Amino acid sequence: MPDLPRPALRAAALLALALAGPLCAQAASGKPDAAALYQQHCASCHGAQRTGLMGPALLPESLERTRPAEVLRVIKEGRQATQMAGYADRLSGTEIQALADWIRTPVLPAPRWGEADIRASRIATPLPADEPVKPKWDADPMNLFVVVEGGDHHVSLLDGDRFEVIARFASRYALHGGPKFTPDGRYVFFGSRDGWITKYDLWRLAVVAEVRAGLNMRNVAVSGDGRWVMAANYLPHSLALFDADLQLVKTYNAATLDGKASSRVSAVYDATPRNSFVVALKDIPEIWEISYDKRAAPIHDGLVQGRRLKEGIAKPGYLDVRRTPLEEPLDDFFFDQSYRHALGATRPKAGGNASAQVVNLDLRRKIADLPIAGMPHLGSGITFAWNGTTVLASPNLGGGAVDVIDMKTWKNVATIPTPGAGFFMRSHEHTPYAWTDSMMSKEGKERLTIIDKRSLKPVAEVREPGKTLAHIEFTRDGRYALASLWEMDGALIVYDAATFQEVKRLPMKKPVGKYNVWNKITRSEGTSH
Ligand code: DHE
Repeated sequence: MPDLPRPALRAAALLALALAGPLCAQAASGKPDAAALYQQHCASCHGAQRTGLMGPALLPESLERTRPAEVLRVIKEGRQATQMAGYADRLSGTEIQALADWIRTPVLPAPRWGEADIRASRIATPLPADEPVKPKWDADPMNLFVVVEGGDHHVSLLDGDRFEVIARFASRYALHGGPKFTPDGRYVFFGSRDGWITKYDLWRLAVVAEVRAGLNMRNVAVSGDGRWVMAANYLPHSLALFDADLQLVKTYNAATLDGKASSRVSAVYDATPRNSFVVALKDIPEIWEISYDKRAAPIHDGLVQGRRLKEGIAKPGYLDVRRTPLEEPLDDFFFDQSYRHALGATRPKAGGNASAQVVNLDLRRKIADLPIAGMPHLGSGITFAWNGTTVLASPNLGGGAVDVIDMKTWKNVATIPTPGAGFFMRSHEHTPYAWTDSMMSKEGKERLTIIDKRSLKPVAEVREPGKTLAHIEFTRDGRYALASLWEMDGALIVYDAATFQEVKRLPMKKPVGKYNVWNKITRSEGTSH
């Protein structure tokens, strides 16, 4: 990862300044010229086009989730333990405000990131000759946890038996979404909001390769056979397919068949039982499925690259886009365990509610509307057996409740009260309890609610007064539940999953999510995949 010392950065900044020639940071109007200030002070780290260099991208899409006051604070004071210096001693309050406002405006013309850029961005470390046949650390590789610490952009690897950190390393800026494992659990792929994919060797504790798939990325998926990695981008409107060494194979424009409308790609999921990737599009009413099965049936969808197909001619089904038309865009999904059904939610319209529907991926159409009280976060829910059927349960971002839905009838069988809107619910095959957070609500953020999967009733809670508790993942055997104390000086808290008592607390920097190798590669019904 690029890691220039601060003097080198300052020299780079001065060089950029010298090359740019004399800059006037004051516009004729008397207002600070934010564009000139940016080129003078920021471009050497964040890129002349704001697409990021060793510093993160500063595009409206990248800053969507950062509060304006936080942007001002970072420009003034810098960011601790990073190369971002504070500018309060060099820039006036008006200049800082002008810069903060300006970086939220779109870059015109819009920055491009094509196949050549993706290929050129790839960084790979040659494999050593002495490939290990087992991990170089002593712990069960199947009970390993990968913990993403958002506070200082690091990843910790945790022994899931002893609850000890095996290694800690710097990640790309702002990882988001679940890291994805190869089927043998040896390699893990991380996706950053700035578009970087990092392949990491958990056995050798080393980065293998990195590539920038887009300028603003949502997530990555790894195929069930471990051969393919797919990235979903907001910017540009595209998907990028890589082989397992992060060599680009192809990109897909996220556009309608006639090319008239394009879309941000909300997310891509691996549907292992179908040997395909399933793609959620934010702006166009279609679900895409891209098969990585060479025997996939051909695709007949009317047009190929603008040419109308003659009867009997079709695109090959392998690595090509099969479209399921919808009435409205569904921008996120859950799947049932068979991956035959995608359960999608639509964003709430102004003044309206979120709605959800079930799409049968074989019939390629909607088969039911779903009763949900609010928009769930992606990968937030779980499935489990209940009363002779299988149910899906998920918290939602709309209010304090978990919706439980029968997956045979697609009817709501229970609404379980929680202290507030929550992001994640987790369980395990070997525990009768499911745990959920209420991290999006003032009253509920300090509480995790424990629900009995048999009675569908809350039976207990754990609490961290005044703090935020979130995102649970179980050990491989389901005996312990690990939760995040989601604070800058936070912790990973290990609870006994039967007694709900705290067993251990490991200090961590805002641990966002944690991912157990075994639960992920076996696609446990109690967690996301
Ligand atoms: Fe996430 C997963 C989208 C905000 C933490 N989030 C995902 C996934 C998507 C998604 C598409 C599934 C990808 C995967 O795992 O492959 N997230 C979104 C949003 O649209 C939303 C609401 C707004 C946004 O701007 O992105 C959003 N997400 C957040 C947060 O604010 C969270 C709480 C903190 C953060 O760091 O961004 C957050 N999202 C997470 C986590 C996962 C995730 C921890 C993985 C959960 C898992 O267990 O798999």
